[in-house]
Amino acid sequence: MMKKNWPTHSILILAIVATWIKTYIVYHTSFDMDIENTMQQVILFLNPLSFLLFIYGISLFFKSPKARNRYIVITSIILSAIVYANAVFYRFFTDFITIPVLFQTSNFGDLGSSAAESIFLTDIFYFTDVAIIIIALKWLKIGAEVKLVKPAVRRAYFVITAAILFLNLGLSEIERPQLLTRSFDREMLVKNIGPYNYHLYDIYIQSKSHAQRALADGSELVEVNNYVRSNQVDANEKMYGVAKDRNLIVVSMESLQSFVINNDMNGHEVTPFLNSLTQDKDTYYFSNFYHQTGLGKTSDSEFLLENSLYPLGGGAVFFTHSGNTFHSMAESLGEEGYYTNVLHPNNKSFWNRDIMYRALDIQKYYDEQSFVVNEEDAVNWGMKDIPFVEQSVDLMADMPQPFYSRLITLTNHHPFTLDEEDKLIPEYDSNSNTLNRYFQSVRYMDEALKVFFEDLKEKGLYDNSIIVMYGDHYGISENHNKAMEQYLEKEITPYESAKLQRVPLFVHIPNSGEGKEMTETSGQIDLRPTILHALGVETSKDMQLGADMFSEEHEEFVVFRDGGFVTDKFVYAGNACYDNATGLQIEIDNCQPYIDRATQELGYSDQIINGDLLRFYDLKTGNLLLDEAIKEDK
Ligand code: GP9
Ligand code: MN
Repeated sequence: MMKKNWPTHSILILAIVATWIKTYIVYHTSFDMDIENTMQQVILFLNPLSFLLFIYGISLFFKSPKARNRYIVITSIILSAIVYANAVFYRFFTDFITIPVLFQTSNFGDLGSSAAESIFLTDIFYFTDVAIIIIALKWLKIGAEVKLVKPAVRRAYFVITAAILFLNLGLSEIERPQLLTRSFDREMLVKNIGPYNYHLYDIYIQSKSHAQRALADGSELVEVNNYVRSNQVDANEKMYGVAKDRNLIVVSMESLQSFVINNDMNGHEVTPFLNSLTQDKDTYYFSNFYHQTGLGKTSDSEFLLENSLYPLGGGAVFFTHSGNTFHSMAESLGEEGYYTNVLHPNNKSFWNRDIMYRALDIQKYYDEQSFVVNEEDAVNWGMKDIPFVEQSVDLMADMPQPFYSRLITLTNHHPFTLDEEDKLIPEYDSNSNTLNRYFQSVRYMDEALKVFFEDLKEKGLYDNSIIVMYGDHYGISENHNKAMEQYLEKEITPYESAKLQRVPLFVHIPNSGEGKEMTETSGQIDLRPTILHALGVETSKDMQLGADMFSEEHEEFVVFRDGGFVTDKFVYAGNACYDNATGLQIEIDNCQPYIDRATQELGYSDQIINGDLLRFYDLKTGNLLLDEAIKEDK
């Protein structure tokens, strides 16, 4: 057909271009990805390229053109199969394949029967690039010298490949800072680094945790268990079972810090509804309660709540260890007959929730698909809190009771933008627009919580429930210290920064009448035993590192993920020890015993997670399954 002699590497170039363009078309035809701006569009277009240059480029190491071509064809088939598998998976689960999902066989239960129905003849399109390469090989006359490509040429080729990769990563970092260190969303990963790099990244993360798991020695659990048992405290007799058999409603209040509670901003009350709760006879308001999250932010707070273990120091445990055995609060309540669920109007793969919630035995995730999100009901990160709580209560009204429903709010999320009609107070007037908008956006969330309570009452769910609401993590980072100093009218030392990690906690028990402010120093790790005891559920066998905050014996010692801590007397922050009462720096010796304990406690938690040690623990009997551990070791 073509008589002309084509240059030696025509097939290589053709393969790269064909697979690249095909991948880009697949993005638009097979996956439903939100592209918000031109930069994202550019990244999307660019992202398959570096990997394709690399993988097809390996053919340059083959001497014979025949081997080179065979390698290119096989590679194109494998890559097409990967893209196709993701496309089919996406038709079912609106998500990309991740390794743990391949091992959760329950996924494929639904898949098997209807798989045939979701595979179409037109799917042959996914292999267009393979066809193009094969046809080209057959019809084009290509210079076919048997000789190795010059090392200098190869070097230049791979330098360009690396440069494109770095350009891609650089653009993604600008668009989505910390994407690779924190992972947060599979869709975002694919959008930014492309499907091929995403799978490599997934393999890397999963094999890292797999290796740690394989190296784990079940006997490590003996020491951890001793530590847990020796720090265990009894429940408060009066509080144990106060909310027995009631529904449990937990609200994660996005980015809410305690400094706004009972405070005003230029004469405007920021949280009128929550302020009223601090005085309410049915509410225990914890004013010295701290978040303990790391890079996994909201998901870390969920992890603390469900497991009473610390999240990890690097990455989000929701991503890295979703294949582990856990004994979550949802699991305990499920066994007590509760219908356990989470309501959150976001993409279900965000924070890997769809996968992790299965590991946590959460029976149902009402993600964005469960909500009607009209255009006027969305702002910033998506559905606004008010329609979200309204629709959530409607969903809850239809749930079997008792239920354990967890609501995760979203509007008060950085960058804290609102529609005009939702701005109930003016902005603040500092040099930080983030802080200026924060007050407004917190004020909106406060309104949403008020609506939530009203709706619960209206639907008859209120009286028979216990409502726990906590701030998930800080909203204002240390980058805004100048503006915060203006607002708080004091200098922000490391001591003050640590105290700013306080987030509000409300334990609201309708008609209980004994509510008051609780000044006990406590943290998110204490939520689970506190809540379970209030519901009259035993936790004495649980492998948990927190303690019931209502207990007389609860120790005032809150450890942060970075090794800092707060006790009733001391604050350890920025490698310095402070007097908790005065904020003055004191001798490090005062803090030393706690520094060691904080390290030890974080270490035990990490051991449990990295070694997946709960697989060797029988929650029913409290026995350590060391024989099984030994068997696995062999
Ligand atoms: C996302 C929401 C916010 O679903 O929970 O996450 P964050 O960025 O706060 O961790
Ligand atoms: Mn959050």
